[in-house]
Amino acid sequence: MPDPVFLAVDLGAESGRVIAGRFTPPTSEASGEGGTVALEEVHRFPNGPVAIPGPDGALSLRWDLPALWKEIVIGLTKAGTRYSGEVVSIGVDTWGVDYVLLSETGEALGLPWNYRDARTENAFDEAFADVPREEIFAGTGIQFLPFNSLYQLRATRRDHPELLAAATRLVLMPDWFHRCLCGSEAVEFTNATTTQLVDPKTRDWNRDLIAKLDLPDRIFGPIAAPGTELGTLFPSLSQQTGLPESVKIVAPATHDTGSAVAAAPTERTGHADWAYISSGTWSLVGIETQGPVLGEQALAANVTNEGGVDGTNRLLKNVMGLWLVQGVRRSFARGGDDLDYAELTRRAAAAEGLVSLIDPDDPRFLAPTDMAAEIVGYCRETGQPEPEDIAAMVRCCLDSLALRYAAVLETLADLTGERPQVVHVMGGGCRNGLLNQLTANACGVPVLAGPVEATALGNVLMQMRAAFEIDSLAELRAVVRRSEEVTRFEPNADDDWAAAKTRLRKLSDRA
Ligand code: ADP
Ligand code: LRH
Repeated sequence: MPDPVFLAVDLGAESGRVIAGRFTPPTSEASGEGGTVALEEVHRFPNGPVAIPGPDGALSLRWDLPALWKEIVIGLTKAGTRYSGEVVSIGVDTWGVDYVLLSETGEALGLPWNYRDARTENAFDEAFADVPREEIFAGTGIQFLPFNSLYQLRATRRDHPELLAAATRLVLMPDWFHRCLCGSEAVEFTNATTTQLVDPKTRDWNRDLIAKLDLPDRIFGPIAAPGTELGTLFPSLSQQTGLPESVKIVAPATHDTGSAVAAAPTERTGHADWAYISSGTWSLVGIETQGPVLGEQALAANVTNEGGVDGTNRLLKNVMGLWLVQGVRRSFARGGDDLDYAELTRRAAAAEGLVSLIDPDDPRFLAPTDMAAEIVGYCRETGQPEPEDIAAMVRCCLDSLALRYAAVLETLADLTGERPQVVHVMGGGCRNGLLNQLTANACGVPVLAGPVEATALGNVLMQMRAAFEIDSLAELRAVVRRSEEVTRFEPNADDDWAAAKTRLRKLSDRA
């Protein structure tokens, strides 16, 4: 009997993938050896928003649900051919905050907005007029990002009341694909917390806040814990993909960050002396705590408390991440200079370091029309040399990200009194060796890079856990350590780094 296979559908903002995880269970009780998971990429495809004109011609950024679904089916069909009867279950994870409104008959009410759409530009002022900032934080523990579902829903209420009036249910992006796979309309817990509408104490919708924001209570349906079996693959899809009819649909931690952090190869589960950076389009920089960190200082630091598996809490901040490099790459590609990430990193490594710095989290970098021009403008306005080529530009982004990571870890240490001894960098961004070294230098502690596909691995692990007797998060992470290599980067900083930290602080204070 071959070892069982679990399929992770992992949608990132830059690329989507279907990844198979084959679980080799412990050889025998007596041997004391635990199981391992081997990942195999089945299908990968590009992802990104589509700008669609409204009736007035104004562009609105949306996710292309049919195109994403088509790619998922291609991936599942490849898996059907490759693994056939060995597949036990499928789970979907995606980025947070974006949602689909469902009609009474379970149809999608339009294409979901992409979180970078400009509709939430005045989001805070409009929401705080009804519920003070302090009250929202106390009732959710979530950081204030203008694109949280809360503000997106308020924008829908303002611009498209007809959609909210017709909606009977709200599901988040991964829930929508689970609904396509098996008909479930459940909202999975970890991603639900990113809406900024879930109470961190009850771990359920904050219905009082929902009422004060004048959002329709009925659309917030039951929340399912990660690991919940949602249903069985529709027979129509079994026929289409060649996967067996017995395949279950199991919710992983459907928030990609939740899945990635579940797959951190740490031995220190239950302690807050290690940090993680889930590194992709965004860099999620934080620590794992056993409960939410609320209160005035947390509010002032604008930290977030996202729900994780087994009651864990992710205390973190969003850093703009490799979105900056993605944007620079696009800017230069328009001029005919299209370089891959490995080449961009090589060139940046050869460029002089710590020359010009940006505050990565300046809102001007959230959705600029031309990232390279935006960075040049920022450097000019702050009296720094303008990066003159792609190497200097990428180096500026990477130096600035590393310094920002260090600043965030300082903020978290001030809040909790815990200083991380090591930083685990996971996700596609951990393939950037230069950034790993700069991060170790800026943070002053070793960086352990890997796994690259942490999100897909975390997704597979939660499915595996539903099928096998694996008790704890610590045990799941032991499976990761047995299955994946990590690369260590030792800190190696000189005086310039201390000066650069001060320069970045001044730039951030200026915002
Ligand atoms: P997401 O899930 O948000 O789509 P990923 O976790 O796939 O993002 O990470 C993608 C990012 O990883 C890219 O934007 C790029 O910056 C970085 N990356 C991927 N491959 C490499 C590489 N070979 N060298 C350096 N960086 C890389
Ligand atoms: C990372 C992520 C992050 C959210 C953002 C919208 O992919 O899920 O945690 O803040 O996307």
